[in-house]
Amino acid sequence: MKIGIVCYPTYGGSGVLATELGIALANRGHQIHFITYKRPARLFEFHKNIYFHEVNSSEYPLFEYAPYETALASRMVDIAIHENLDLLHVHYAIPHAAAAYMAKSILKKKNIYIPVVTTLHGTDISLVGLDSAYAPVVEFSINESDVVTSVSQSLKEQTMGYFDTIGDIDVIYNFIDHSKFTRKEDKEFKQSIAPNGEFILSHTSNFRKIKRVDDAIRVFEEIYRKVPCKLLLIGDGPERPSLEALSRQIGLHKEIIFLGKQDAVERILSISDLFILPSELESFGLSALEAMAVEVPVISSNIGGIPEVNIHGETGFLSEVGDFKDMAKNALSLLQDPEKFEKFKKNALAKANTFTKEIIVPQYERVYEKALKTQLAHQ
Ligand code: GMT
Repeated sequence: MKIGIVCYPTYGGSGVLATELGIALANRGHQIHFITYKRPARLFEFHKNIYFHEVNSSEYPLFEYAPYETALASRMVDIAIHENLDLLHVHYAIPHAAAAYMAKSILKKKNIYIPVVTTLHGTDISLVGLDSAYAPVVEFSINESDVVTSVSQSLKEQTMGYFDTIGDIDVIYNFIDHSKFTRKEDKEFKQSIAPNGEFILSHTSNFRKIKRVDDAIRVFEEIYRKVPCKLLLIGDGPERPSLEALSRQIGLHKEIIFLGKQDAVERILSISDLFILPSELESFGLSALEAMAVEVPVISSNIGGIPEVNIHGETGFLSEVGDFKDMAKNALSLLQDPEKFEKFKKNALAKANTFTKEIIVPQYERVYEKALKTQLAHQ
């Protein structure tokens, strides 16, 4: 199939997932056309089946905001025609689903019929999508998509609760490339972070308020009082300055290491003992899955789709949002019980093995077949 993939090219989960999906589909013989404003962050290497088309929304003195959505829709039309696309798959509803609807309508006028698959990732529904500035367009463009998928059952239910949806939503979970996310011991690296054999806790996110990274620091503070440990904070975002200030304020700035944005997250996870994800919104928690694949149990909140990934008392623990004391208590119950800890590590890997690209990617292929059939029926 020739598939146009539209996504955010950044380090965010939706862009990572879309990129990994494109690579996996290309490896299965599909021709993939990424359509976005920048090369996706995780698209490193040349692949004979992968093309990248940059969207340029040009500045003009009249525009306070460059009309990206119009430029994106126009690029989709152009690529669909000249690359003979079979299908458009857009990740994150805003504004991609609306731009895809526009492209599809333009193509229809030219007697070209291209189905649109929209994958909902989370904040496009739970945060931004619910904003009345966007909601009517989100609802409309979801309903105009030929197939809609969501990355968890929880997100599906949330979408159906918030919006007047007319069709079904297929749940297709996030996946990772397990050949990359495999635990590889690196004693030298571990020694450089924890020279006295301290436990290493880690957290990855875009450091936005909804990630509650301050809770990760509070959890760490509680644990630090009982066992020697270090905290690695991977990523960057608007909350970073206040988090750095918090680390200094509690006197743990030498133990809390801000690593910034990283490409080889798997290397850092490989020297970690526990992963902390205290989010107040999380449709799935791709970062938790990455940690689990590297045999790192997860201490998390119980929000959104997290309980579909992190199983309480098996692969890690779930707590109420904001209950950092309970999170710390759960973490200590593992760090202070080696036998139990080993069991949780094995369970984390076993659960992560249910979200492989071999299991998940064919589910997207089936959805594409369904979209092509739906589209044919409407012609
Ligand atoms: O977590 C973020 O803020 C980034 C966001 C995105 O849209 O890029 O991630 C969302 O999509 C990921 C991939 O499907 C999910 O694993 C994350 O749980 C989800 N984030 C939220 O729902 C907050």
